[in-house]
Amino acid sequence: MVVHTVRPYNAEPPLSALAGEAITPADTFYSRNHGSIPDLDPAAWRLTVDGLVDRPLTLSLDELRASFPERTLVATLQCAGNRRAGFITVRDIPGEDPWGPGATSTASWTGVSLADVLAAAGLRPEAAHVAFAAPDVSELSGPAEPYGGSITVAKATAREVLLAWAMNGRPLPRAHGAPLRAVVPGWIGARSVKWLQRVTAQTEPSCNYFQAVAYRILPPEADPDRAKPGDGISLASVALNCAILRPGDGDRLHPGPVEITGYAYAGDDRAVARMDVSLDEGRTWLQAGLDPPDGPWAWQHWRITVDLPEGEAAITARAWDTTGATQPEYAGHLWNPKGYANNSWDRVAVSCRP
Ligand SMILES: Nc1nc2c(c(=O)[nH]1)N[C@H]1C(S)=C(S)[C@@H](COP(=O)(O)O)O[C@H]1N2
Ligand SMILES: [Mo]
Repeated sequence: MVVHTVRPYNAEPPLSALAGEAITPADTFYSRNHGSIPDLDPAAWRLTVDGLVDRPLTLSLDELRASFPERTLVATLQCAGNRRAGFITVRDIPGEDPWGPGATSTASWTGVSLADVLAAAGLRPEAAHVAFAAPDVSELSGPAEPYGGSITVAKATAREVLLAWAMNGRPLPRAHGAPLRAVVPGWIGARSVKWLQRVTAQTEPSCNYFQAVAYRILPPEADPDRAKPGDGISLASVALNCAILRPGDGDRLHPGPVEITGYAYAGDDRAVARMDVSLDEGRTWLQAGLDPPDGPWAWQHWRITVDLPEGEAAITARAWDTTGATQPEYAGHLWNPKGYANNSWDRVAVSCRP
């Protein structure tokens, strides 16, 4: 793993490790933490469902598993800081990790639909947001605060949002949220709260630092250290994005046929419709083949074999989605003080020598 920080533990897999497989093994899946990883006793752990509900619930893991139908789906998680490194080359972003495109991984998740749990609790019509609370305390919030966030009721009652206890058919590893985490497919990874302890229905979004202050797009000249709750644009669904996974930037290759592969991913209710690769900085484009996705919430790998002549080559990639939208060309157009949601064209440079 490429480790950005040890405490808290933040690491992304090498891109070549993401290239091979549609499902990322748990020990290869990126880790994004804002505090230390809690060690919860699964026997003592309880989930509380409260707020604007008619019947507040307190459930053990066994009760949760026994009370609701089990669901498994494949979902990609993508951190809002994915590809921040591409912003930092435009303009520095002090205090934030320089994530490459590896802050994106895909697993199969097993749990219950949050929608079923909220229905059993009797979600009231005035509820507009569902907040998630976890016990891991972060120092990043100024005054230390446990991690949390929220999603809209529309998303929370969509069947794909899971409370998951298993990842790739095995018990959820501690680092990825055991005993239970939220999995919010199609939304930024920050909303898939790990070590989940409390689900609260409320009229307003969570006032947790990581919902109200962080994970928001501030104007380019704003000072992120002075951001107040509600400043900037709150992030929810993931922007259309892609990455070149092989060859790697700076690789030395032999001239001749080379397979270029990567991932493309469109959040929420959009899907990847086409994948373009350019060998001339975007003047002309070839279409890559898209692997079939593992369901509507998974990334798609893509591949194309091109003939690279001797010399330097620049490979550029961009995706299109089912709404006809494509990615912006230049990271500078998207640069923001916290470095979120870089979905500009991806580029790698390689040199071909016999
Ligand atoms: N409790 C808790 N949940 C959390 C976080 C955290 O620090 N604490 N990080 C969030 C962020 S920003 C991301 S991108 C995903 C990463 O999940 P992973 O570490 O399993 O890849 O978890 C989210 N859930
Ligand atoms: Mo994230």
